[in-house]
Amino acid sequence: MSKTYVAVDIGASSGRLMLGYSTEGKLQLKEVHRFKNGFAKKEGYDCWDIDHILQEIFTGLEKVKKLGFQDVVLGIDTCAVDYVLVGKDGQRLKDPVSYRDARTKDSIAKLTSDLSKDYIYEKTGIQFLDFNTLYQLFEEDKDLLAKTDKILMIPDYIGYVLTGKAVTEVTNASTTQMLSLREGLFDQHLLDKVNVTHDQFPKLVDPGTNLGAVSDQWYEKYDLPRKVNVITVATHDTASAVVGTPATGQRWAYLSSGTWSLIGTELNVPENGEKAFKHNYTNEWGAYGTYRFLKNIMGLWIIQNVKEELDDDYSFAELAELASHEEPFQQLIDVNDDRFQNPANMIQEIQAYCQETNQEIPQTPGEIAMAVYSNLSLYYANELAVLGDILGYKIDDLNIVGGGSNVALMNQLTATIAGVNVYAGPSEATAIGNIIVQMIAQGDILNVYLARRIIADSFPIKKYTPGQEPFAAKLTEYQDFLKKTKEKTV
Ligand code: LRH
Repeated sequence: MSKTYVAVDIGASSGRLMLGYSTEGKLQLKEVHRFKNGFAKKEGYDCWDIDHILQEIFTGLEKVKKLGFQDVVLGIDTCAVDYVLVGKDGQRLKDPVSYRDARTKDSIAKLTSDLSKDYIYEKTGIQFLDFNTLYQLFEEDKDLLAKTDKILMIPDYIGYVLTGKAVTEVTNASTTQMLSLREGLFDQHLLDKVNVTHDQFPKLVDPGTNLGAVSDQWYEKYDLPRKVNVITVATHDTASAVVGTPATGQRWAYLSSGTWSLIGTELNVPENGEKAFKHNYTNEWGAYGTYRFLKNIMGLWIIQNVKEELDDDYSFAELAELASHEEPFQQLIDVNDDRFQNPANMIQEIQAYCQETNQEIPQTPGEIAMAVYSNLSLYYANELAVLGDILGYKIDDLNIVGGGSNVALMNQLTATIAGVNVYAGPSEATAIGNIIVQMIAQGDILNVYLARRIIADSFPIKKYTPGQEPFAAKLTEYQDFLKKTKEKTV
C-alpha cells in the first residue's frame, strides 16, 4: 500500500476530507468527513465562514486519526478568486467576502475605464468575470489594504493557518486576473491599479511544493494524527479536477460539473488571441505547466438553489428522475445570464425569465429541473462548438467529471446535441486530482499521464454516444436564441 493521502476539498456548497491511497495499482478513495459550506451576510457582505471551515477540517483530521491513520500527507483545494487579508500580527483582518457578493457588479466597467480590457486580456489571458480578485481588490477597503501584510488566496490561507507557512500557489493565483502570462509574475500595472504591492503576495509556487508539518499549537487543541505533512497541490479546485480527468486521445475537452460548469480543454501554450477574447475564454494556469482554456457556465448552482427552495424535499437523484418524465427543451434559457448568479429566488427567476421571453412557464419540480438540465446541455453543446471554432478543430470526446457526471439525463442530452462521445466520471475528480499531485510530489506516481491511466482503471466511467435522437436542430435554434437575447441586452 502507498502512503495515505488526505484531500481537503472545499466547494461552494460543501466541503469534504477524502482519504486516498493506492493498492495493487488502483487508486482508492474514501470519504471521511463532509460538511455544508455556504456564505452568509456579515456586516452587509456575503462572507464565507472561514472559522467554521477550519473547525471542520480539524474535525475531519480527528476522524482520520480515529480510523487509525497516524502519518498522512494533506493537500487543500477550494474554489477560486476569493482571498483573506492578514495583518502584521498574522491575524485575519476580516472574513473573506464570497465571489457571489454584489460588491463588484459594476467593477469591470469602472476599472477598465482607464485601463483597457485589451491590455488586461493580452497580459493575463484571463476571462472577464466581475468577481475576479482584481475587481474584488478594487472594491476593497483601502485602509484595510494599507494594513495588510499578506494577501492569501483561501487555500493558501488555510495552509498558512495549519503550518504557519505562507505561499501563493499559481493555479489559483492565475484566477486573480493579475498574473502576467509572459513574465509569470503579478503585473505591476494591475497591482498599482488596485493599490497592492508585490510584497503583499507571498512567493509564487507550483503545485507539488512541500509546505511542511501542521504546527504544534493545533496538537494542543485537537487530537490529530501524529504526522500531517501539507503539500501545496493545484489549490484551485478546477485545476485539481482537470488533473483528475482521465482523458485520452487528442481532441478532448472536459466539463468539470459542480456548482460551476467549467468547460474547456488543456493547452500547453496559452490562447489569448482575438477569438478567445471575443468569446471570453480564459487561460487559467494548470498543474505541470499547462493552461486551462475554458469558459465558466452557471452550472449546478441553479439546480442546487432550486433544490433548496423546494425545502430539500427531493434529492438531486429524485429531481433528475422527475425531470426525465418531462419533454426536454420546452423553454430556451440563457443559463449564463447574470440574473442567475445570486437571485433572491431561483425558481421565481427562471419563471420570470420564461414569462419575459414569452415561453411556457415551468411549474412542477420535474418541469423546472428539466428546464435547467436541458438548457445546461444546450449551453455545453454551444460552448463545445465555440471551443472547436477557436481551436480550429472539432472536439470528439467530452469528459464530464464532478457531481454533474452522475446526471445521466444531462450526459445523454449533451452527447446528442453536441455530437460528441461523453465519458462520465469520476464524480470525485477534484479530490482525486488533489491526491494525484500529492502522490507525484511524494514519488508514488511518476507523472500526470500515468496518473490519468490509473484513474481510468480505478473508477467507473460511463460512455454516452450521440445516437439518433431528433434534437440535432435544437442547437441552431438555441444559438439563434442566444444571439437575439444578447443583442437585446447590449
Ligand atoms: C469552481 C470555481 C471556478 C471559479 C469559481 C469562482 O468551484 O473555482 O473555477 O471560476 O469557482
